[in-house]
Amino acid sequence: MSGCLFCRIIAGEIPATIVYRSDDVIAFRDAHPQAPTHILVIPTRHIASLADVQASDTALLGRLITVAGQVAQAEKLNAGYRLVVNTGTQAGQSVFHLHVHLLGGRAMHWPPG
Ligand code: DGP
Repeated sequence: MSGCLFCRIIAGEIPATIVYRSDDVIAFRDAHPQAPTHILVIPTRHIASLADVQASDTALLGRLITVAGQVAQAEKLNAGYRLVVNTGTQAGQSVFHLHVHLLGGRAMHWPPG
């Protein structure tokens, strides 16, 4: 989708450190990391947020979580990691292209802020 930051990363128009790429999913390092390892896992098809997901996207959502786990393993996050999907402005979503945050490399607190 033109004007979408993450679609422009997928298209190679904006540089990013890509750690995983397939036809349906890519993963790249967050530009403003909140943990020693902070990677975004996103669908290559534009979906604005989890609130816009359809029943037909079930397999794609599974792929996002599966890839996040594979990337966590590749990043050697053996002590643990956290997946976060900010959905909507009140939850802090700032980029409206569905993404899973993969955070690791430090102790996480609960409840999150
Ligand atoms: P959220 O706030 O949940 O919508 O997360 C959006 C994330 O996107 C945030 O952690 C910062 C990251 N981000 C914003 N702009 C860029 C960019 O141009 N490149 C990369 N790699 N990450 C970005």
